Amino acid sequence: MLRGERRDPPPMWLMRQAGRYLPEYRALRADKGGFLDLVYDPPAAAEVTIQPLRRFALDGAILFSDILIVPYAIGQDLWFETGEGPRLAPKMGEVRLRDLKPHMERLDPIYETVRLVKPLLLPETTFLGFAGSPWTVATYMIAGQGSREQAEARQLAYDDPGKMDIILDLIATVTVDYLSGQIEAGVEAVQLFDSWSGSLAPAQFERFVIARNAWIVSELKRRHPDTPIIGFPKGAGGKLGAYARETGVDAIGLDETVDPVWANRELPDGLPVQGNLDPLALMAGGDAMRVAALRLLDELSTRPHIFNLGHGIGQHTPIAHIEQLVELVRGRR
Ligand code: 1CP
Repeated sequence: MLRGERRDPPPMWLMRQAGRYLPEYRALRADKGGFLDLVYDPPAAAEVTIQPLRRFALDGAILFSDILIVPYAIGQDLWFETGEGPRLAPKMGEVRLRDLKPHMERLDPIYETVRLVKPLLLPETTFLGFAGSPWTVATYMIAGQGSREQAEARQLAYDDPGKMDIILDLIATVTVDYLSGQIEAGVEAVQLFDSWSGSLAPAQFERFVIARNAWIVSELKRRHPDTPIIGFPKGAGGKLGAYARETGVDAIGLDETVDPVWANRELPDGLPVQGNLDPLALMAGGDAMRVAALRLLDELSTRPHIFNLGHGIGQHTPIAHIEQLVELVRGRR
């Protein structure tokens, strides 16, 4: 499918399919102590990876880890504040890169998770690895946490463009090694999450999003020519066409704000697209979800389509709605 053929019904998986909306996830996380304890316990992380597949007939499993493991390997401290989210220190605006001490061994347990998951999956289930794209990861490294409009990172890009380039290049280099490691351990496709690509001015989008993702794609293709790469430039809007043409990704993720009919016209013929049911339609369930899902299936019925959400599953999404969605998508012929 990621190689360009169409399937009816389309294959499906759901972003953030492993996570907080599942009681078995919350129980295991409480038992292990916290999110990072879970990620750094490969048998537990493997269990979390397959939890959604025990409940739902999904076609893809996504490795349970986080995009912020890369800054942690680069040498920032990483922790999660309960009820708030990730924290990274020191902030990149306040140190020189050479002051950080790299810990590449912090990536190793993630590869171990991949090796543990692999034999647990059915042969027809696609095992996806992932990483954050350089710009998105940089926004966290610079602000030290999630931020509104990524203001601190965008400011640094203007105040010290040389430093910004060095940060982005370093993340890109580590990301290629990290994704190669995941592939060598057993994932069959990888997704690049550029969750904050939507906050950039066009010239910066070109350099920070397109150029860096293109570099990662070409390096990965050199090492692993047969592994499909899904690019997900969330919020890219009108810049999606350029992203699709210039990065070399094998498939493109659409967020829920993108009109599939427009995307179908703008994107290169035959390029597989992934997406883009509004996670809030899934949360709402019922007719709202049915209508939206059927329309999406229809609108993308002429090109290779991987059914997914436009962004991650909301924490308060009822499990019954996911069951109904899977039945709806899989039952359609
Ligand atoms: O238990 C918890 O409280 C932790 C919640 C959680 C989970 C389940 C975090 C913290 N990360 C994850 C796993 C995760 N993160 C996965 C694998 C599981 C799956 O998809 O099923 C993936 C692919 C990610 C990717 C990720 N992490 C992104 C990109 C996708 C997106 O949502 O835009 C981003 C931006 C992050 C950073 C991050 N990690 C966690 C949180 C709460 C955040 C967002 C922080 C913020 O911006 O405030």
